[in-house]
Amino acid sequence: MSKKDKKTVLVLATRNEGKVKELKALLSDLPLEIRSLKDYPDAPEVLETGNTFFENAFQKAREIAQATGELALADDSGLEVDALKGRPGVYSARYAGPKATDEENYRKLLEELRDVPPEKRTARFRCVIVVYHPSGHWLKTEGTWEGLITTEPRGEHGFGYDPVFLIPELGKTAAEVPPEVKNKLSHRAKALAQLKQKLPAFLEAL
Ligand code: ITT
Repeated sequence: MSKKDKKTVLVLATRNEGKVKELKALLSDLPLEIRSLKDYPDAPEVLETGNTFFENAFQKAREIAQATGELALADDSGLEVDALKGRPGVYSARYAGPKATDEENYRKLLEELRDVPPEKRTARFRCVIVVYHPSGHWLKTEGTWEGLITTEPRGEHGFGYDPVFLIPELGKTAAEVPPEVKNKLSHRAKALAQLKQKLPAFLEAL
């Protein structure tokens, strides 16, 4: 294979295995060699110090691109609950504490919403994706997914808050539908669909 034919490497700048699985499935049709941080055991742990999804995604993508010397993709995402004025938002991963499990996080959410009636349980997942090249060029896309917070967790698929996120048009939680269904509807799927449109011109211009 000549150098020209070599696939561009894309490193997924995330330590969340749920995200890695979804991102790999959603990117599988692109002519890229997808790697994860498991392929770079010495990559730095990036601290999330930003106040917005964009700041955090940018920071993660830039640090991993600079550390690996490859194109890097970071996803910063979270759940915004209207009855909680947009919380947990950028703090979704650490809602119940710095090392909280997914279950601890969604149990805390259900507890906080205990007295909130069904019509006021509106929420959305938000995802911001940044692709950063070691040359300093970068690209941003985003996606949202509207839903309702249930009163009980249901389903075994997915990760994070999926068991308590009801997809209104299906009457099922994001954890009750198989990955193929979530990967057509989700905030991450929408952000990646946009990315796929923009990526060819971005790569061409590098
Ligand atoms: P990285 O920073 O290493 O990517 P993280 O889990 O810390 O991993 P974020 O800071 O972006 O990532 O936090 C995202 C959190 O939002 C995640 O841990 C879930 O709790 C929630 N979340 C995001 N997307 C989700 C999805 O598709 N389904 C369920 N929960 C989701």
